[in-house]
Formats: sequence, structure tokens, C-alpha cells
Amino acid sequence: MADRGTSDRQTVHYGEERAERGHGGETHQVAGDGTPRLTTQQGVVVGDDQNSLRAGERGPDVLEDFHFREKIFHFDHERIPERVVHARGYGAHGYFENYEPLTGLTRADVFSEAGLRTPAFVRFSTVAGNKGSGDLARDVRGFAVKLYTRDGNWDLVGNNIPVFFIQDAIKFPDMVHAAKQEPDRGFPQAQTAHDNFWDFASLTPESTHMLMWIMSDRALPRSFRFMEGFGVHTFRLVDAEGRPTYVKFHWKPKQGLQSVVWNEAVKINGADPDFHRRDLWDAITQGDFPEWELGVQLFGDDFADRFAFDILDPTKIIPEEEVPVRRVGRLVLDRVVGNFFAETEQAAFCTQNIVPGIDFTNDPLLQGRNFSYLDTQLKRLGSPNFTQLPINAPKCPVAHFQQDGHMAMTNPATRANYEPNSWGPGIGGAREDPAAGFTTYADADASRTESGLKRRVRPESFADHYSQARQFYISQTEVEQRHIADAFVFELSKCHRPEIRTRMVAGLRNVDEDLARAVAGGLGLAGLPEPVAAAREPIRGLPPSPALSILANGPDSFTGRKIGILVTDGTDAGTLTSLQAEAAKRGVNVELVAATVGGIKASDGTHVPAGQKIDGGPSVLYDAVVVLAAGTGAQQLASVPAARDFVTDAYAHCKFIGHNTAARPLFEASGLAPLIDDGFISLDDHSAAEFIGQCVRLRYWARQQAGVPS
Ligand code: HDE
Repeated sequence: MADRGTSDRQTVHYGEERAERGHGGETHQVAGDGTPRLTTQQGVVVGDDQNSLRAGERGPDVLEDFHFREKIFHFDHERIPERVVHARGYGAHGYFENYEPLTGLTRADVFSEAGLRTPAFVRFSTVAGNKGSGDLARDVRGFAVKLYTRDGNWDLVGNNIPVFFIQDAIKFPDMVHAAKQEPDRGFPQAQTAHDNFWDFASLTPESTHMLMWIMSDRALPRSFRFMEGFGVHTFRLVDAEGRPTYVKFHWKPKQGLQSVVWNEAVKINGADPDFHRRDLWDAITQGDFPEWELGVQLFGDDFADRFAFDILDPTKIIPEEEVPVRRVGRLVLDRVVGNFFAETEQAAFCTQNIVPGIDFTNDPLLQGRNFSYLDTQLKRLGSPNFTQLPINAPKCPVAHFQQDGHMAMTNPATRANYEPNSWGPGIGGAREDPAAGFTTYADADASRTESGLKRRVRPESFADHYSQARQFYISQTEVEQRHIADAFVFELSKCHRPEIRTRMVAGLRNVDEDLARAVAGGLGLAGLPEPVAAAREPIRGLPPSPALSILANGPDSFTGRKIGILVTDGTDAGTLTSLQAEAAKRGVNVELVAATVGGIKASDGTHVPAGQKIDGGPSVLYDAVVVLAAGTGAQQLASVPAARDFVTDAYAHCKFIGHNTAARPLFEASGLAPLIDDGFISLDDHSAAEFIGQCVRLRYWARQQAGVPS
């Protein structure tokens, strides 16, 4: 496709690259020297991709310009509907490796052999925000795992919180409408801090347990790598003889658990709205592959019968102290996506994707989900052939008689497209296999078989809405309890209708009086409202479950975390090098922050490039910070607002702050000099190893107890 105007092009050079300059000064990069030729979607080679076809140089475009029309048409159709929930997400590839055969429990292929690796794709997400929202919203995180087993795809579509807001799928649209932006004004997005959400929540006592989790630091993970995952519902494992075992699935991060504080989350959203996806990308591309162990809680009807709550109720957990979590394998993410749209966006997770050896239970939320996910994929991806997209296609043989539809890519290639048929082997196609095929677990014990009148009724065994909310609260450390109270106060302060605030506090009185009092105080309520009348009297005596606290289960290393080092011209080269060397030894990332991204001249005269200019590298992006200033450099830093924020934020967020003596003017200018505490570590007096050793504690929480707001 050569149009007029190629004859008078001039050759220009952009660095190494040679290009031509067109009639109007536009840049034309041309094929050759190994660079392939640009084509249309039909494969026709394109001669000019800078100018549309016109009648006269300044004249109108002509309709016959098929290249222009094809390009714009395709562009106009680039978007597919974003997910109605979990729109914002990020995926990566990896594998699940099974530790030991679990054949005594399940016939599932993934668990059949020691060391067996099953390819996996995982998509993490927030729930309420739209696709372009910030990563650090206070929200539940999706933790959806697709396992491409040799017996078909198994999707474990979980969250980072083990319970849910509602007990019946019929309430899902209401719950999601209430949480997302209000329909008249279209805001606020990616946050529950508004009237509609708390109106719904305060009228839905069954959500109380989940509210405790989303007001806790669990809703502010430091990154996807540092959070747990949960299958939420009770599922079943079924062995080759058809024997069932109830199971709850857990993903335990090998990196340990870690969250950020609210003020930090708000600022990260501004400084780097892609903080979580960037973190995953960086970790995997650096070869620091994140890992989770798959844990299973296994139990039978005997436990289900004596457990204080209904195992089908998705607003309840089974404390790990009651049924231990057995670790059966590990999930490793070792490959980033090649194309975000093709993989992360088009990944279609479906709870109904289970394989022989796994089965559902009658959890009413799970039953409802099993309808919703297929339906939603059809809407989003536009064709029942979404299963043929590479990211969704099983990696085992697929043979059926489904055909046609939009974008069919793998129609059966033989004459028979039905069965039974008499075309015989080769032409006749695939056949049933009653032995290997999926068999639904049929409740063998007649006394447990569900039957009854067809009615809309919630089981009475689901009526306790507060006991486990309390158990969660009392299992937290003091710092975490305070974060929960602060979060309730923050969110409810954004509700304009006072009766919503009061109703919520009335509900919290059924959880814990101290919590209710703290929230009422923070909201400036005149007094405590009467408690909401509970459908069932809460059990106040459930013991704490230490496994529910993040801080009580902190990591034992600083590996995979990031230190931001603020440097100036003249920074001591020796201290800097030993810090970098120690960090590298421990798998800790460091990033240099300086007045310009061009970097600094260190004390030994060497030029050291920076990773961030000061205002592009605020301390909220790091797990710990260091200020290595020199003489006049420190004076200059003291006059830069972003440098002062760097240290005051690090202090307020309880981070460990390494420094040299010369950094003092910056602390003075920031008002921190009188506040220096044991969370400040002098690198003139302590080694880099000692500093990083302290950082393993992640935060110097004593500061918060001393009154720094969370
Ligand atoms: Fe989902 N959920 N959900 N959900 N969910 C979707 O499916 C739904 C629930 C979860 O990364 C949708 O593909 C109903 C619980 C994750 O692509 C939709 C109910 C849990 C993801 C849907 C629930 C989840 C979704 C929207 C109540 C934790 C993202 C887009 C019965 C165990 C998967 C899509 C991904 C996505 C429906 C409740 C987790 C509409 C009806 C409980 C991680 O089908």
C-alpha cells in the first residue's frame, strides 16, 4: 500500500534509529534490517501508517481507506466489559507442586503424586473499585487460582479473607450495589466509606464478622505476596471409593503476612496507584518468586455436628486451633504475563470448574456462585467459546460435540457432531467414561440427605451473627484492635446520615463493648445506643484464635522487602556500599532517592545513579528508610518539603529509620529531632546487618502506642 508522498522523504536519525521524515515533518520508521513489515489484519503490507488517505493534501478523508477503517474499527472495539466486581486485578503464571500423595482422601490428579507440578494461573484483585482504581483501596482481595490439571481445569476462586458479607447469593447484587459508587452521582469508587454501604451493612447483621475483617489491616495488604488466601466455602474431597471428607482451603504466604497502615495506603494510592501490580511484576522478574503453601482443614460429619456453627455458613471460619491446617503443597508464581489483556483480563474463573476428587457442598453462596460465574464470562467475553482462549483452555485433551458460536477456533474436525453415532473409531468422536468421569458425591447417609418443602427460608443454624466477629476482634493485638476502631471511625465519619452511624455502633455492642465505645467516641456520639437485638444470643466465651492476627504471625525475615535510601552529594560511599551489600545478601531491595534521578557524587567521587527523584519516591513506597546525607546536602534536604515528608511519614507509619549523624538537620527541620526513639538507628554506630536485623520487625509499633495516629 504505497501512497503518494514517499518520494520527497528525508532521512533522519533518532539516536541509533534511522527514520524518514515525511512531507509534513512526520516520522516514518521503515522496515528492513530484520525489522518486520507492518501489515493490515488481512496481511496486506502497509506503506504509510502516519497519514490517512485524502482527496487533496488538505482535503477530506476518503471512505475507501480500508487500512484506516480497519485500524480505527479495531481500536473502537478494544474494550470488553470490565468485571462487575473484582474489575481491578493482576495475574501471573506458575505451578502447584504437591508434597505427598493424598490418594487416601481424594482422587484429584493434582494431589496424586509427590512432586507433581500442575501449571497454574493466579489473578489477584480488589473487589469494589473499577478497573482503573488504585491498588491500595481498603477492600477484600480476590485470590483466584486456575489449576490446569491433567483431569481438567480446577478453579479455586477465593479471597484473602475467609468469610463473606452475606449468607445467600440472592443478596449479592444488593451487597455489591451498596458497596460500589452510588448510582446517582457515580462516586465514591473503590471505597466503602459512604452512606449506601454502611446503610446496607448496618441492616445486615450477618455481615458483622466480615466487617471486622475489612476494617482490619487484612484489607490493606502490603502486597499480594504477603497475604493469605482462602477458599471460604466448605468443599469436599472425594476419594476413588467415593468417600468424602469436608475441606476448607487456605493459601499461606511463605513470605509471611504484612499490611500497611491506612494513612500510608491513602498516600501510596497517589504516589503509585499500581503499587501491588508493580510489586508482583518486580518480584517475579527479579527471580524472587512468591510462594504460598496450600493448607487444608479436613473434617468429617462428627466434627460438623459438634462445631458451634454451621459448616455451610460462609460467614464463619473454623479456627485453626480447632481443626489444624495441614500443608499439602506449594504454589509458586514464576512467570509474569506476556500480555495483560490476553491473560489477566481474559482469564475466566468459574467456581463450577471442579475436577474428579473435588466436590461442592450445599453452602448457599457457593451454589449461587456456580450459576453466576459462567453467566458473567459469557457477558464479558461475548461467546461460549471463551474456554478456547489460551488462558482458559485446559492443558489436557478436550473432546466434545459443542460447536460453532462466536469466534469458534477448535470445532470438531470430523463428520460426527452428535452422539450416540455409528461412525466408529476415528470419525465417531469421543465417548463417556463412567469410571474416570466426574461423579457427583451423592450423600450416602440417608439421614443427611436434604429434602423438604420448597421454601425460601434461611436455616436457623445461620442465625448467630456476632460470636465469631468477637472472636476475631479479641484475637488481635492491641495495635491491630486500634486500627479496627480507627477504620470504623474513618468510614462511618464519611456517612452523612447520623442514624447509619448510630445503627452501626448499636451492632458493634454485640461484638465488644470497648470497640463500640471507641467507635462511638471517635464519631462524637452523645452516648452508646442500645445494642441491636441479636437473632441469637452471642457466645461471649469463644477463645481467641492467635492465627487470626497478622502481627502475631509476622515474618521471620526482611527478604523481598524494599528500603528507600535518601542520599545527597557527598554521601559516604563506604556506608552506602555496605548497606547495599548487606541488603543484597538478604534478598532485600534498595532504591536510591536523590534530588535528581541523575544521581549523586558519593564521598569517594564515584557517580551513583538514583532510582527516584525525591518527590517521586516518597517513603510510603518502602518498608524501611535510610537517610545518608552529607554536610551541605543535609541542609539542602531540610529545605525540600518532599524530603521532610519522606521522614515525617516514615516516622508516622512507624517505619525503621536508618541514618547517619549528618542527617540531623533534616530531622530538625521536620520536627522529629525531639521524637527520636529506638526506631531510629544510627548507621554511624550500628552495622548495616544490625539495621536490617531490626527491620525484620517491620514496624516500630511502640510509636503508635505513644499516640501517633494510625
Ligand atoms: Fe465472586 N464473582 N461472587 N466471590 N469473585 C466474580 O465473576 C459472585 C464471592 C471472587 O480474578 C464475578 O469473573 C456471586 C465469594 C473472585 O477474575 C461474578 C457471589 C468469593 C473473583 C461473581 C460471589 C468470591 C470473583 C465477576 C455471591 C470468595 C474474581 C467477574 C454468591 C470466595 C475472579 C467474574 C477473577 C468474581 C459472582 C461471592 C471471589 C459476578 C454471585 C464468597 C476472586 O461472577
